[in-house]
Amino acid sequence: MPGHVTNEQIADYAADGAAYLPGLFAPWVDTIAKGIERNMREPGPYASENLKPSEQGRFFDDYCNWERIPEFADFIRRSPAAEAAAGLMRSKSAQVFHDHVLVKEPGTGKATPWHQDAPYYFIDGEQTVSFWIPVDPVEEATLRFVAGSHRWPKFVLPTRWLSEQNFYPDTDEYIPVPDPDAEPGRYRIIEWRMLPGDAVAFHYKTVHGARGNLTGRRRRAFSLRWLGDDAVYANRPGRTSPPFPGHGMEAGQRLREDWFPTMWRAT
Ligand SMILES: O=C(O)CCC(=O)C(=O)O
Repeated sequence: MPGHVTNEQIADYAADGAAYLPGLFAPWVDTIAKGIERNMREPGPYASENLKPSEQGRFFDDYCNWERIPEFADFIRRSPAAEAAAGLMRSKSAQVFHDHVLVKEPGTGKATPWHQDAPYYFIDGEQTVSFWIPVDPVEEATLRFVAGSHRWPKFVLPTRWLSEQNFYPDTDEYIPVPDPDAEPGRYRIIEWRMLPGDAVAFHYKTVHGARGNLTGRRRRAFSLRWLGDDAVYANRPGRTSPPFPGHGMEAGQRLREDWFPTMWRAT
């Protein structure tokens, strides 16, 4: 059985679609923080600023850069992340999907909208996990989850974070985006105050969001997405996010190893 996660964390992950992994990446905080700084200094083609001109602060995100950012490549290859991901997914392997940097500078009021990642991704399968790893202490601005939403029968409507437009045309296919803060008691929300190097692990179908960062401290986070044994390519009704142009994969295929390498395999 893969190491680095406890049976209790694996059970929480299966039941709630999210689990807290305190201290798992503490030795890697400086490496990740250097990678985030490099990513912000040298943004990639997908880098986004997620605020309207009238909004205060800065909410930067970028993804799919790990192969050109040595700190991220080192983390992905040598940290316990791949093995811990396999353990949580109850998978015999862990294949890297993509990295994602999300930075809310001090005084950024903008909330990260409630959403699932799965509808934006070209992935089918139940063995999926993302790690969200802050490199600053987070309290109010932590990531929040709707417990059990990874078992909902339909996807939640995917929307664009800045324009709030629908991502795909056929909105009837989806559950409307929930607003748990407007309906207290309807959903069970789970969230943790976190220290640098802690992680939360969550399923691609778990509904999640975050408040703004109204503190005087940065809120820098690194998300890393993994695929397990049953994950395959799926067609979506439009461009996915991330898009990975020219990937050449077809529905039902395993993701190509030259772009999405397996980083851990049970021996
Ligand atoms: O950092 C945030 O505010 C959102 C993170 C997120 O949605 C993710 O990592 O999937």
